[in-house]
Amino acid sequence: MTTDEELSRIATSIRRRCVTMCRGRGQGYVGQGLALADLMASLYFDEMRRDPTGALHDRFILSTGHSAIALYATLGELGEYADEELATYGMDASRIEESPLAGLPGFHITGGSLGQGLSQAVGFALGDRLRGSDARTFCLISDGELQEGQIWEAIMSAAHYRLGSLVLLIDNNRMQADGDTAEVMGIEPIPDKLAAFGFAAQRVDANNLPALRAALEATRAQSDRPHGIVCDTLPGKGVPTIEAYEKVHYVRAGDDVWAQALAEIGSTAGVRHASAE
Ligand SMILES: Cc1ncc(C[n+]2csc(CCOP(=O)(O)OP(=O)(O)O)c2C)c(N)n1
Ligand SMILES: [Mg+2]
Repeated sequence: MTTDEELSRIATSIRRRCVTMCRGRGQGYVGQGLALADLMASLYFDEMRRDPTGALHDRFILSTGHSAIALYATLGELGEYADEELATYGMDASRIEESPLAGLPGFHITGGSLGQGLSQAVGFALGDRLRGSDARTFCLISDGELQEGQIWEAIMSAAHYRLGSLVLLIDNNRMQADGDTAEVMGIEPIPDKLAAFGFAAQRVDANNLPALRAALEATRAQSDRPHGIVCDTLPGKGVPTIEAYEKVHYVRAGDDVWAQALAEIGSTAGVRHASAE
């Protein structure tokens, strides 16, 4: 088990990486990266299991392609991407695309076209069951993606196939490219809707590490119901300058802003984790 203190240190370091990545080109999905840092730290450094070789035993499927910055930063934390390469985020000829390509280390699918990842996660989970594997599949989608019909088809099929090994995580940051999610097309009450479809549903403050730990632990129980966690997040979490942005779906800013953001996060120099328990 990784302690809350250690997870907090890791999440802070993930935040630094997200800001540093955006600083290179002066732009990117920093709000999402900062918001998801606590969840990613909890998943990759505590909840998801690894094989004795160190390879991930459980799966993480990122449906929200543009939130890849959070996963790149987490994989950087694990030493799977060098800082020099992460600094090329979004640049011409870089592998570190703002939305990832399938086959890139750590990414199972291409996710730029929203709404598709949960269907693929259901497929992975069914495949693991057929193979007799006890691997669990964690799939991250966004609140905006809940407006897509395919997501609800996937939710229906996960419940039909009693995929207890599937954990759906919804980044409920209450925003999408066109404004507040509630104003564009309301999606609440999400837990009630998930429960009506046959999921075991929870809601958690996903910027609170002990609460996240409890919510993830609750999904471990043997169940013939898939799990859904509405992860309430704050865009820009941990960096007041970014939190204060009115429109934070995509941030373009001068170097002074990125320098200020790094100063607000503070130093976590020397943190690098080769593996996690
Ligand atoms: C199928 C599809 N439709 C539209 C888009 C354009 N698009 C990119 S990001 C985005 C906002 C989606 O909402 P959410 O993922 O909640 O955004 P965030 O919280 O990151 O602002 C949209 C509509 C897309 N990538 N894919
Ligand atoms: Mg959103």
